Amino acid sequence: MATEAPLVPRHARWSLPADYQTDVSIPELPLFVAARSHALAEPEKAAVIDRTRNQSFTYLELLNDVASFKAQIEQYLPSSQTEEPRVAFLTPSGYDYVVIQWAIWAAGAISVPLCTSHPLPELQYTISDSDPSLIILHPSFSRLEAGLREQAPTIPLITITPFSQTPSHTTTLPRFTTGFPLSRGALIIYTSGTTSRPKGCVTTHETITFQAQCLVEAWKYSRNDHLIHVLPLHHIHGIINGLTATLLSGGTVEMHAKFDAKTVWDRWTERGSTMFMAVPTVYSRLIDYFDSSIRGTDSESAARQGANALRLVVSGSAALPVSVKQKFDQITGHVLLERYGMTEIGMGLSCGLEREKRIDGSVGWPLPGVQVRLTDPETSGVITTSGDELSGNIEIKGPSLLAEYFRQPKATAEAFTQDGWFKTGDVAKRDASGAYFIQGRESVDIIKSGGYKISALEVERKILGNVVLGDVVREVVVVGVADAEWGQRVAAIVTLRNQGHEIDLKTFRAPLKEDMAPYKIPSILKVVDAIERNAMGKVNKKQILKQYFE
Ligand code: MLC
Ligand code: AMP
Repeated sequence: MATEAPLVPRHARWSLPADYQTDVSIPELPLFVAARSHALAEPEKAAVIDRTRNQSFTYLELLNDVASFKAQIEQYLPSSQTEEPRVAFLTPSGYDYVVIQWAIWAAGAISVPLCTSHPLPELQYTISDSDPSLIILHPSFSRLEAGLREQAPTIPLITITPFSQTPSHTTTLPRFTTGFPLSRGALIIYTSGTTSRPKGCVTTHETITFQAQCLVEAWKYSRNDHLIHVLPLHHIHGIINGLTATLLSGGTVEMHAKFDAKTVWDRWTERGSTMFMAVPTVYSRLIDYFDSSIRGTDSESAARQGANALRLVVSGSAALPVSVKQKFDQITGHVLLERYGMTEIGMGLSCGLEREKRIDGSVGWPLPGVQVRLTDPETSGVITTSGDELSGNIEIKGPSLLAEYFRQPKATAEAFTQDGWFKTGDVAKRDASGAYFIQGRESVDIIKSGGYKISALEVERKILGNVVLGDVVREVVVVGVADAEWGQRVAAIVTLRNQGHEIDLKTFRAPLKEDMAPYKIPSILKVVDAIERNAMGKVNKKQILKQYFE
């Protein structure tokens, strides 16, 4: 089933200092135990195909590289710990990412994947907040090394030599040792909320194993699966649903540096993959590409059939417009499987594998082992009935929940109800069959654009604090404006310090690139004379949206 990538010449691997006593072994964590059984069952099978380098790596190679790299990074980790050490790493999507993340897990440390599109100040924030014992840098980000070292001079920073295929495929497994308790922290993902600073969402090995396993059960991943992976690897969609669940099941993950519509259509046309997972914006782009570059050409039929041959095509992270779902179905014959999740809860709800269990506009039913309830926004009472007229706040309980926001006990406590349910901040209705329909979010300050969650308050703070715009902009209000391609677009409504001046969108966006990831930078700008406020000095964002965008 898996297409082997053409193999390219092999290069030297990194080596350990001669005097370092290494422990080249792997603890028996569920993911590694599963990988060992896949390695033994199918030694030649590719675990990862790295499309950037067109190299392919077996489960045996992966486990051996993980064991060796774990031995290398262990020397940087404190031996006595009151909390698990963190290791932050910045690497493009590909085999190196997997080896580094698994080696961090094998070493008993918490993995903090950094976002590849973040400019230096955002990386520095994540590093200072997660307070890592080690920073690992891929050479493709060497331009950032000086800035990272300057901000964190006492934290060791190592640059890896990319892992390459071995001259002859490795045939022996590394030594396995007894695993540690799964209650140990595994991952910190930074997520925006209603505050202006992203919080580190900590999950344990128990959590991430459950999050992946429950999808494997619901969507029936197997060793026959081959995933084309195009999502960023600092969020759970890419890390858990894509990478971890596929490797846990013994499938092949074909990793692409980033999403490109032509590449995906080419790969579907060539066949050989079985799964695809993405956010609605990606499906919208795939439809546009088909219409502009494939429809009516000689490759149309092969492209349609190639896409149709996929086993599973999933959409999530943002609301899937029914129009996108229907167009995708018309082109490929696939009814997209929609599911609902969140960094703090993993995946909570999913439509079914059976076609009749994919209801337009619905994110489906609770996943196995996950409890979901709706509560009344006014009274907080649990809604026990179902039906169109009732909508409530989604609350979640179960083994998929975060352990805490890193070093933020107050925010952690506030995120849960007294009886231990996580408050998602999303509002939904539930029909008679128990299927959920997302209605939106409680807070207007949370924007979803291209599947990324963005805090309006963070964007406002960064605009006012920007070295150039700080002198130009007097007031700013950031809102999410509904958009067919992006779900929502980030819009800034500003007043200027000098009312005689004007500023266009391009000039406004340019200096923000130094401070913010591209997806957070407003792509709509409205310069106004005054922003209306109530007696308390507060802005009514719902009113602003009506006033300027309806
Ligand atoms: C980028 N651009 C945007 C934008 N993002 N413009 C408006 N709104 C946005 N959101 C602009 C850039 O500034 C740039 O413009 C141009 O688009 C290309 O930028 P890019 O970074 O190359 O974007 P692109 O590759 O086109 O990205 C689109 C995308 C990406 C959809 C592939 O956004 C993506 O990978 N999204 C997935 C996010 C994700 O994984 N979310 C899951 C979170 S977990 P210029 O002018 O500078 O060239 C979660 C839980 C769950 O939500 O349930 O899964
Ligand atoms: P994040 O915090 O980045 O993990 O984003 C989680 C949020 O994405 C959820 O709280 C929802 O608001 C949104 N979300 C995820 N999946 C869906 C979906 N299928 N439909 C609508 N919103 C979704």
